[in-house]
Amino acid sequence: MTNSWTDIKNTDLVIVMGGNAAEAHPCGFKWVTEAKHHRGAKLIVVDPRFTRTASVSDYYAPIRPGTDIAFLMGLIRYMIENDRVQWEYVKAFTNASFLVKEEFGWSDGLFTGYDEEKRDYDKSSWDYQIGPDGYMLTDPTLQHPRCVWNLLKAHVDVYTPEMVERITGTPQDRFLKIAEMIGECSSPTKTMTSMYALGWTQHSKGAQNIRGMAMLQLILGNIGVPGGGMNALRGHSNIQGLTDLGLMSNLIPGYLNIPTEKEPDWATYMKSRAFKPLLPGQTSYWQNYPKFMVSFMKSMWGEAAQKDNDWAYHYLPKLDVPAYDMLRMFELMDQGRVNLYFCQGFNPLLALANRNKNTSALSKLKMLVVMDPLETETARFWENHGAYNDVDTASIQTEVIQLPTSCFAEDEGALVNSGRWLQWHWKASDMPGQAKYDTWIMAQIFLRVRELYRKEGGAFPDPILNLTWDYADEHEPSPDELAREMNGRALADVYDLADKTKLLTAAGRQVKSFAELRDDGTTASGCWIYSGSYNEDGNNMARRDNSDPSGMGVYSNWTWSWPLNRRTLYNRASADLQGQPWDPSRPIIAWNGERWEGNDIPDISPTAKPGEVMPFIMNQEGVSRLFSRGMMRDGPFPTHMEPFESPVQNVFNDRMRGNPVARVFASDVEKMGTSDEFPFVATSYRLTEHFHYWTKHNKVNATLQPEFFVEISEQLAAEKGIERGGRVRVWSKRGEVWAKALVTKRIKPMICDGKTVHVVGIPLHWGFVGAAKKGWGPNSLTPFVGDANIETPEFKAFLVNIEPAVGEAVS
Ligand SMILES: Nc1nc2c(c(=O)[nH]1)N[C@H]1C(S)=C(S)[C@@H](COP(=O)(O)OP(=O)(O)OC[C@H]3O[C@@H](n4cnc5c(=O)[nH]c(N)nc54)[C@H](O)[C@@H]3O)O[C@H]1N2
Ligand SMILES: Nc1nc2c(c(=O)[nH]1)N[C@H]1C(S)=C(S)[C@@H](COP(=O)(O)OP(=O)(O)OC[C@H]3O[C@@H](n4cnc5c(=O)[nH]c(N)nc54)[C@H](O)[C@@H]3O)O[C@H]1N2
Ligand SMILES: [Mo]
Repeated sequence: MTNSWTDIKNTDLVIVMGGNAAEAHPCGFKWVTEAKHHRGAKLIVVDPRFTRTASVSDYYAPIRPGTDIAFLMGLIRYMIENDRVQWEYVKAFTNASFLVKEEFGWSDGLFTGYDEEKRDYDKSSWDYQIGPDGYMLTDPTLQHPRCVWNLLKAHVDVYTPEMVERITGTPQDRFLKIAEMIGECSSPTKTMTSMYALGWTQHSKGAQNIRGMAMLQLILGNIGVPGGGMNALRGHSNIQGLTDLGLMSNLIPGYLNIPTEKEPDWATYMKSRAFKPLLPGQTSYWQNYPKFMVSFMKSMWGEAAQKDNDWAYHYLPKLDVPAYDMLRMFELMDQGRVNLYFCQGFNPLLALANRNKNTSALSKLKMLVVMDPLETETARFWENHGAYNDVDTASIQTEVIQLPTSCFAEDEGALVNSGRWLQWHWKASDMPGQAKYDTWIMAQIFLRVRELYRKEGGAFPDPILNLTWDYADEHEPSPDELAREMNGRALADVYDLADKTKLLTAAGRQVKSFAELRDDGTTASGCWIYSGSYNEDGNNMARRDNSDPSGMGVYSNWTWSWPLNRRTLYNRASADLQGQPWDPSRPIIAWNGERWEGNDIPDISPTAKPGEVMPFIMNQEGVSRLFSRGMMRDGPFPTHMEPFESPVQNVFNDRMRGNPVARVFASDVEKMGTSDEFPFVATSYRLTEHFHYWTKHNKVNATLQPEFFVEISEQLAAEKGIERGGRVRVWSKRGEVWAKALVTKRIKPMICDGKTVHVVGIPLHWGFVGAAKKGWGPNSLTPFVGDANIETPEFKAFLVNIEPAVGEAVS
């Protein structure tokens, strides 16, 4: 989230599109209710199904799964056409006026630089025109045909309300009503908040869905302001913490990057980071990258990381591919190229796309280790459960080892919520039986591996032998010690950078914040964005003061949020060029003539004069990007792309299947179905009564939602002769499932490009382990293809067929 849960109460308009907050985030959803109560806020829901969120909305529109970009570009076109633009914001705080290279353009739904063979873009034309002074050329009047604003205008021109209806199936009158409601938020005193989750991410162009809404929010002047923002509603209780701490194959904690093969040494690695500002006088915050990176290396390897060995840069693995995401790992497993898979707190047999492929992949391992408090389907993938898990057990040689762990309620530590708040929690109960803390298990493995390296040597023992491991009990690092390590400490006395005689923090003490981190080896910090969470003031994550003097839901002394306890990111943009809040009735920070002050920690230097330093200091140009400048792999503007499996052709290019640069492997393209064989669009989702695959162990949840079902419209049921509550067979190119049919008015057929499109809804909670009845969920059917930028599988739009189950395989 750019903002926080509690900030949602400050909004005038909530749009839930690409999520179902009332059911998947029922506790957080109360802030929508607060906004309705406090400000008379309205709620818009755009979802293929009429959800429980839709049932309390002011306005609802259906949409065909996988077509949100067309809807969003249509909204941007409407705002431009009808002058619903926060002009002052757009001109000052976005790159609207920047000139783009002459070579850049697009046709047939593709941008310049596409290489069909490589399935990739050469992005060199997706950039600004740079003048002789090294800064980009701009036209503040927005007249120049090559300025971002005019290119954007031309790009969205095709997304007329007619085109939006043709692609998305959303009736024009509904689209226009929503556009009108959103358009009101272009006023500086009205804001909209975007709440989204998997309805947007789980597509082969998921990241572009989100960019589409971010661009709309910038045009309305809604980023950085109270009640505004892009608010990703995160999944597991600590999934925000997972990305913060770099548990992605291509990340180092704090959103630093694992080096690639093309960066063999420190100097090369740093060359493409720590960018110089692209505007005179601008702050480009990533110039501090070396401080964060060196502090990380010192935290990992202490004395072994020195300036003259490039801070032990050679210890870091170098990526030979963009990422070892789950799709790639299971593809490699299936190719027989992985021997051991360590599966911690994850049930991929049910959670990942194309279960048949995953069963085959797991069968090729030599060993599978599962660390989990519960029995999972993944740990039992080799067991035959009839049609529910139809495997030939005797042929599977994988050795499976289960290590029982504690679960969150038996453990202490911080969970990071969607609003970036690190909330400390304490254990509620002891763990049963032979269960152990995850940290204890990890420590045993590390200590034993180190022992082996000590005894036997090996190809490259140094990163293991030299790893910092200075916990009081080496067998059990405590949550407290780990949290202190993330915050970081001074290894030598740390002095002020300007006044070299002023001692900031003495050697051995916790650093106050990342402002004290240094690139000369005098500081260590495991995760720079968490610096400040546990300093000499103590454990700030454990704070429980719920006072809110401004009444704006800031709660600055409740736990701690990254960065620097700031609650709203980009909050400098909540004030105009003179530093005064766009909406004086909803101030969060303001310039008082000498410094910034207010209810939140400003996100620029407190003394940076308004008009001199632009608000988006994480971009080297200081402003936000309507044109994304080479960051995205699939285009600097979002463009409509059909899902890989679609009932209609791409209106812009009928040769093109799916996102042209999506993560897809050759063997999986063969496993894609077409609409003549599989005429119906399926989408998958969760239910309030279950949490994925583990609440089915609990009798109460299992009783509330006992049985796997699929949802279809009354029209599709009539067409196929399916009875309410009857059993159906649903199949895709990759597998089949049997389910009970829930025939509902909540799903209705749509007309797209002149064709009737039926949606089949498939909830995901059933398997063959636990107290609930056995079932499948959607992943026996889903395609093995992922987003171009972030590799999330396309779980939300694929093709199936359905029929009444006669002679069904299971009872
Ligand atoms: N009770 C409960 N709560 C949970 C979870 C749980 O299992 N149970 N899981 C947690 C996790 S890990 C996560 S990630 C979050 C997920 O939170 P959400 O993303 O809100 O949950 P989903 O139910 O997967 O999908 C949301 C909605 O997206 C819609 N949708 C599908 N395709 C499209 C599309 O193309 N466009 C649009 N606009 N909408 C579409 C679906 O109909 C569905 O209503 O929930 C978390 N909360
Ligand atoms: N078709 C389709 N597929 C989907 C989705 C979808 O919408 N549609 N959603 C996707 C999403 S967003 C998600 S997040 C995944 C969810 O997929 P998973 O993350 O695999 O689902 P969970 O059942 O939440 O699995 C978490 C496991 O962690 C264990 N656990 C709990 N606490 C601890 C602990 O402290 N330590 C350890 N070691 N284990 C612990 C639980 O017992 C459980 O078995 O599914 C994905 N798959
Ligand atoms: Mo999730």
